[in-house]
Amino acid sequence: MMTANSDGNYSLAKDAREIIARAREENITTVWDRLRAQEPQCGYCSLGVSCRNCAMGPCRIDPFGEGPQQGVCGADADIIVARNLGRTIAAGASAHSDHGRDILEAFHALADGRSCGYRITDEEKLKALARERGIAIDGRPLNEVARELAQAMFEEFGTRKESLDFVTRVPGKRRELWQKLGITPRGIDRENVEMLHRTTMGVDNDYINILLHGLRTGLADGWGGSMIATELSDVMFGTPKPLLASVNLGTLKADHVNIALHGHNPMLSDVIVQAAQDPELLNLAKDKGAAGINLVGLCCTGNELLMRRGIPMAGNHLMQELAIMTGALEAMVVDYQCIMPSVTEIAKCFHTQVISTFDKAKFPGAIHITFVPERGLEIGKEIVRRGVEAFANRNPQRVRIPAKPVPMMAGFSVEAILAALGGTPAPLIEAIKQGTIRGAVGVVGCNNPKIPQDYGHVRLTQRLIENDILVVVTGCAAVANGKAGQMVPEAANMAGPGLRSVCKALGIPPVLHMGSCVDNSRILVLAAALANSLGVDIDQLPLAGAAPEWYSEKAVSIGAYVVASGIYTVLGVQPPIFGSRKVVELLAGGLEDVVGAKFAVEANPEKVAVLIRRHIEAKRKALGLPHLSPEAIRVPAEAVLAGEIAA
Ligand code: SF4
Ligand code: MSK
Repeated sequence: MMTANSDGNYSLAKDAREIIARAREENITTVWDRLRAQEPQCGYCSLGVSCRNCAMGPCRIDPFGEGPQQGVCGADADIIVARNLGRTIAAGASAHSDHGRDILEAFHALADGRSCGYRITDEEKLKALARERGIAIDGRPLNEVARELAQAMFEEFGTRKESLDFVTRVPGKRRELWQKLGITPRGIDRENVEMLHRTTMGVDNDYINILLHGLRTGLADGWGGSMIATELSDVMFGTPKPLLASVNLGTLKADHVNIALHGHNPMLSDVIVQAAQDPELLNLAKDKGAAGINLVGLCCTGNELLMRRGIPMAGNHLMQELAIMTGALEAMVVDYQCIMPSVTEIAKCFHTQVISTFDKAKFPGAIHITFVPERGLEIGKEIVRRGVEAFANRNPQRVRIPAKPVPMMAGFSVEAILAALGGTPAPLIEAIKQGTIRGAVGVVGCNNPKIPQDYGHVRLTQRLIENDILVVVTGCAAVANGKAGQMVPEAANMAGPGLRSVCKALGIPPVLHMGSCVDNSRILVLAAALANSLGVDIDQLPLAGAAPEWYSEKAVSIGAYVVASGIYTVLGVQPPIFGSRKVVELLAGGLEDVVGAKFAVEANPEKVAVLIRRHIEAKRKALGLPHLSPEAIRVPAEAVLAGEIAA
């Protein structure tokens, strides 16, 4: 298998490799160097058996059974691993949900007439969300409906409820199952706080009980915080529709002011898009000698802008340092999440200004401009002005823009997918029934320098689509597939005959961009819609999930809610749980008997494709659909011959 961290093997992408070479030439330290400097990484932490939850510790369990098998308090490996995992889920769920709350506050400000630069863009979605909650809409002004909806959504965070409102979207059988297991998510903040409580010393010492609450905490993210973020972003900024844009560092323009928007929250970046069209700022850019202002995205803020505004995407997670090293970036505007602290250090080697914008996410070395929705557009203009003024400091001799941009289609919200299908999921269900499409897989998540950048995403996706499996992507996985040219309608030619025929008939790529990390909630909605149309539970569908290159705590929360929703999920990077045999056996085995789905861990995308294809065919068999036997699904000979997998 292609291994990480051998020289020249850091990334699949040409643009990344060229700038990494520059970093070598100029002695600039990157994420890959820092990983190497950390190796060997702590074995106890890698196995999840170290604990610092109280001042009697820190403690660690000897994985070889020769040293201590209990912490000072008496916690064994099972308790410690489960507690650590539970806290990781809570951190990830909190990140998504706090993002959701920020969007909700901006929406509330909009409803109150207190915001600047925002409007209700998708009235139909607003009304549909209101209707879903029994909020009257007839004859009422939209802002009044919006205010009532905002109040109802605030209730989702803290107030004690039996169940979150969006749970009504879940198939009945699954709701009953969650009820029986006691994992129906009640309040978003509540589940997170309860997880921190349970995992403090002397509370929940039953690893199964902790892990069940981990699922509940994840569900409060997927069907709560993330779903609120997605739905309200659609209301304010528009529900995505398919559009053609471009991706990679080639989206930077040598003769323009280049401003990168990085992070996750669209509420600032959306007004920056408006600000960058301001005639006064465009004139200022011309006065400074630039041909115009070029906005590009990074990570999920980039995905939000890409799918709604067609703003080009400079790259995914591991491109953030490299974007600065092109020497062509005037400003990197950051909101929060996935922004490496190293960017300010690297920016010192160039003329790039890093501008932080949220008071909860400050970066020493950055210029901080506090963003508030009440002054959104005004602040957006101030930020763009700084970027324009920095153009004068650019050294043209230092500009190195590698590669040409690659076209990429984005904007496949659930609404857009259903519209492409003629308004109902029926044609997709029919194609699955007939076997034209074998099933569907969500390939999601980050980059991680432990895996050659994009390799896990791209190779897995190739193997799935060539075997007639529709792939939906979000987050950095989406960007990886875009860079690889797999997200244009012409990429249908890379798919197997069944999927190819469907894509060609609809004019869509075989890999559909469904959005940012919080938009994994769209995948939940689509899965629920398919299950509801068929009258089955989600776990009966030929679906799977994969996070081939995950790094973030948020990805662990996503994994928890995807599995708890009934979807088999394969992780490409080993989570720190292998210090407890019982925890591993539960998550990768017994959980299937509990929620109808489980995790697997496999780094090699060739093997992941085999695991997923066998899973999908098994689900097809159980539904009485035409299916292949497990023996018929093997690692392709060329992958074995290429030495990418042990024979
Ligand atoms: Fe050690 Fe227990 Fe304290 Fe953890 S909670 S640090 S295992 S004493
Ligand atoms: S940006 S969470 S690195 S997908 Fe959403 Fe990418 Fe993972 Fe951040």
